[in-house]
Amino acid sequence: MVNLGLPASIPNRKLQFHDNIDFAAQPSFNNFTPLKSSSLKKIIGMEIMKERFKVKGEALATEIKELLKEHGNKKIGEVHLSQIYQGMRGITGLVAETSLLDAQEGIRFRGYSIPELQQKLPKAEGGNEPLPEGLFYLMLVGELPTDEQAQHVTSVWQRRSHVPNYVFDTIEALPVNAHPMTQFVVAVMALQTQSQFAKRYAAGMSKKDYWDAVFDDSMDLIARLPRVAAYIYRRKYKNGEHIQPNGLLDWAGNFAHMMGYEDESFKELMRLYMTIHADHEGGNVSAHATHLVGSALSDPYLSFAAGMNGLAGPLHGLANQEVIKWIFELREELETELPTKDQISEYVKKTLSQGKVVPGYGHAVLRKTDPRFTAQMEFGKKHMPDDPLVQTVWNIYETVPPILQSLGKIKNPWPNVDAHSGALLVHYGMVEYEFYTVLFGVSRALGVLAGLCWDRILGLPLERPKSVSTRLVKKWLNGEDEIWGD
Ligand code: NMX
Ligand code: MLT
Repeated sequence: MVNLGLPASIPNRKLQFHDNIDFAAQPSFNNFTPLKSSSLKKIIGMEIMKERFKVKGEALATEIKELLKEHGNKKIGEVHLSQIYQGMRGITGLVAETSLLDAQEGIRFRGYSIPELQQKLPKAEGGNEPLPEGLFYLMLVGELPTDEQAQHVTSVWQRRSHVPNYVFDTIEALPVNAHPMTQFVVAVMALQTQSQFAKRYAAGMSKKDYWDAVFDDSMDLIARLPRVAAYIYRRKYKNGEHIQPNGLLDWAGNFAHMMGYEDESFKELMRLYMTIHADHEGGNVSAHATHLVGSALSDPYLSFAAGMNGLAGPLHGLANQEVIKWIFELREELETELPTKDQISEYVKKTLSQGKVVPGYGHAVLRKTDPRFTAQMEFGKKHMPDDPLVQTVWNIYETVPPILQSLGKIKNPWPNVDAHSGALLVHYGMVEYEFYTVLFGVSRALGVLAGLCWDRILGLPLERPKSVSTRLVKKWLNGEDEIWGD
């Protein structure tokens, strides 16, 4: 363990962040270990990951060119008029290499299901859950990493995790009651001044180097996000008493530590949480927004901020806070910790009669229980089977689907990832549900930024679909205009 000579918890923010300390020149203060030969080996390991990605990416780019030369005119489907009015459901219009969603089976990351990832990805010492570092390697390179390769990612993210003081100052300029997602996005925008991509583009970077700068920005941003997110958490909910990073911990374990959670099983939860929320193919709002904005060659900071603004919507990532708020309100109204299934059923019907959605249920693509829900349920059964809130989530699972099904219009009555996550967090004392979407966002960075690296190495162009007006649609229906040309 590196001895910082500092207490683990530092109540005075000024002491930690405002001493005009040049962090780069003070490696031990920021828990950056001096470069020993083992560290050098790790850096070389990282270069190998980048090199590996380059080889894979360039090979696929060549393959795609050939594939399009031969098959580019093949039709892959039809578009119905209703689809352009209904959120483009079912229209395949994007390429995402990192993961693929099957409506029945759920997500697979580079072909691996969540239980397979739990089995095959490297773990922290003594742990059972996968390291998100390993998942990032898998999404980026397309191969399962060895333990050493996952450790390389950990060590490089540690080294790149320094957050400049002005970013904390920018957060501090916001009212403390600003929603954590607002604080998070503002912090990401403040970090944007660090973008290598923006600097190199301004200096006249060649197209063939875009991926290289996006890779570097993505690594820096992912490395810094836990620090930023933990800062927001401690600022808003723990009187600004911030906690130093622990340079010996893995990315998710250190995130748990900086938020103030030392329980080993909470760290395990964070590893699982950061793994299962990382990616959900390319069309979900946060991934699509990141990809879309990135297609204008906006740098990874700008692109990721766009994605996070989408994640902050209640039909997307904010649903995780809505779920727990909804359950807390249910418990308060009924004055019970463990509502019966009949009581839950009445409450669901009331919610629907008020014209509201039941948060955590339904999905735009999935048509079965989300395997991310199941993975969390398994975690709950292992670590907290008797927790009344967790049991309530399970009782809701038995109650809600038949009610939603009976309405006849909901395509998927089953729970999604957000139906479960909050109850696990509350078990460990993280009751501040407005923060939950930030956790989702830190995890989602892994998928969308690996995706952005792929976008640039494949040389994908500016995304710009055609739109039509209803006036034109009506003309077309009357045979007065041709609107579906190129
Ligand atoms: N509760 C009540 N009504 C629902 C629900 C639900 N959980 N899910 C869908 N519906 C309604 C939907 O609002 C629509 O109503 P209307 O025709 O009156 O506009 C109708 O059922 C048909 O919707 P679908 O085609 O089944 O769903 P769609 O693909 O449009 O929407 C969601 C998908 C996820 C937006 C929707 O299921 C929903 O609002 N769920 C609750 C919010 C939620 O849990 N979001 C998190 C998704 C996962 N994530 O992390 O992003
Ligand atoms: C996600 O993880 O992004 C959500 O399940 C939403 C989606 O896939 O559309």
